[in-house]
Amino acid sequence: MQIENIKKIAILGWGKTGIALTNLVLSLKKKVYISEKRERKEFPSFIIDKFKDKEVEFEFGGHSEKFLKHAQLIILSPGINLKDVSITRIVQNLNLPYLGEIEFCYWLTKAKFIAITGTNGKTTTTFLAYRVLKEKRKRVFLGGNIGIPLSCFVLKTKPKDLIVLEISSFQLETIIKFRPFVATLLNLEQDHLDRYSDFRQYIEAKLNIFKNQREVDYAVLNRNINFLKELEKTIKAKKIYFSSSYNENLSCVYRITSIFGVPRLICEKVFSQFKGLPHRLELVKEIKGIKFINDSKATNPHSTIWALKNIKQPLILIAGGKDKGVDFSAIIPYLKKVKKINLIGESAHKLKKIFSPYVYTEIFYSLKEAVINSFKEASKNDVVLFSPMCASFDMFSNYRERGEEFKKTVRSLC
Ligand code: UMA
Repeated sequence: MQIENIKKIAILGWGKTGIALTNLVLSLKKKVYISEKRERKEFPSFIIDKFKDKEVEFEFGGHSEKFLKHAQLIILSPGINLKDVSITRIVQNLNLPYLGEIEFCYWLTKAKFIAITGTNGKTTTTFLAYRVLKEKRKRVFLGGNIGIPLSCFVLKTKPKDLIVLEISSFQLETIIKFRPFVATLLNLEQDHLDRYSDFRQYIEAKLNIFKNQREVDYAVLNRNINFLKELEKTIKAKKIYFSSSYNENLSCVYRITSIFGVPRLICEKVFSQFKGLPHRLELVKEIKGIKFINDSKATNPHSTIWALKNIKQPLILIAGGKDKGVDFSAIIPYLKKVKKINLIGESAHKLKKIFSPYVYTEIFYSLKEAVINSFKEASKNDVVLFSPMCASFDMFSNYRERGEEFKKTVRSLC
C-alpha cells in the first residue's frame, strides 16, 4: 500500500485522535470522510463548519457501509473496538484496508521511536524518558496515549529525531509494520477486560510492540514480569532488563536513556526536579491536617495498590467507576491502613460486596457527595485518597475531567 496512491481516507471516531488525524490527512491533500457514532449535536457547529469548508464529509450517529465505501483506506481511533460486530461487519463487507493512527503516522516519518507500554506507570515513564533525553538532544518529541496524538506533530519530525511514545494496547492492536527502535514493556496486570475476552488477549495486544523489531533494535524488559522466559523467546531485538525492586518507572528510564548514552547523573537531576503528573498521586490540598490526594488516573486495581503502598498514613479511600471486568480482590491485602471506602459509580454495588467483609464501605451517588462525607469522617493526619480503580466513562468523559471534579470539590471544602 503506497500512500501516494491513496486519495480518499475515512477516519472512524472523532475524538482527540480523529480530529488530529483529520488535520494531518488534509495537510497531505487527501479527501477525508469522518464517521462518528455520537450525534452531530454533540459537536460545536463551528468546528464542523471549519472542516466542511475543507470539503470534509461527515457521518454522525453511527458507522455505515454506504458512507465508508467512498474511501480507499480506513484509519481507526484507538477507542474503536474491532471485536464490535457492527464494525467488523462493515470492514469485512467493504474489504478495505484498515489500520490505526500509529501505523499511519509511522509511514510518514523516519524518526526513531521509543515506544513504552505496560499496564501502570507508562505515562510517568514516558514523560521522564522524554525529559531526560531532552537534556542531551535538541530534537525529541513526546506523544501518544499520554494525550498528544502522534498525528499532531509527525510531519514536523526529521530522520535524526527521537519520538518518545506512550502506546496503549488499543493502539498496538492496529499496527502492521510499526517498528520502534526501543520497545519497552513496563509491567502487565489485568486491565481492559471489557474489551478483551481474557487476560491472554490483552497480553497479546501489548506484545505486538516487539513483533516488527530486528536485531539492531532494543527491547527493555521488566526482569520481574511473570512469563519472562516465554516472552524472551519471541523477541529478536537486543534485550535490556530493569527490575521492579526499586522504583519501576525510574529504573526503566535509566535503562532506556542509557541506550542513548545519557549518564545516570542527568537522570537523577531530572528525577529530583520532577513534581509528579496531574491526576497521579497528586496532592491537592491539606485542610485541618487532612491531605486530599487525587489519583484519578488509577483506572485499574493495580494502580490503586501502587497508591496504597506509597501512602503511609491511615486513609479514607474513594473508589468506583466503570467496571472493566477485572478482579478487584487483589486490593484486599492492602486494606490495612484503609479506615473506610466511599464508593461511587456503576461498580459501587459490586465493590461493596467484595470489600465490606474487610472494611466499612458506603455508597454515594456523586463524587462530590463522597468527597464531602470523606472530609467529615477523616481525622487530623489522615489522607483522603481518590483512587477509583475503574474507568471514568460511567460518569465523566475521561479521567482528567473526573480528577478536575475531585480537585474542584476539595478546594470548595473550606
Ligand atoms: N467512537 C466511535 N465509534 C466507536 C467507538 C468510539 O465513533 O465504536 C468515537 C467516540 O464517540 C469518540 C471518539 O470515537 O468521539 C473517541 O475516540 P477514542 O476513544 O479513540 O479517544 P480519543 O479521544 O481519540 O483518545 C485516544 C485515547 N483514548 C482511548 O484509547 C480510549 C487517549 O487515551 C489518548 O490520550 C488519545 O487517543 C491520544 O493518543 C486515553 C485512555 O483512556 C487517556 N487510554 C486508555 C488507557 O490509558 O488505559 C487506553
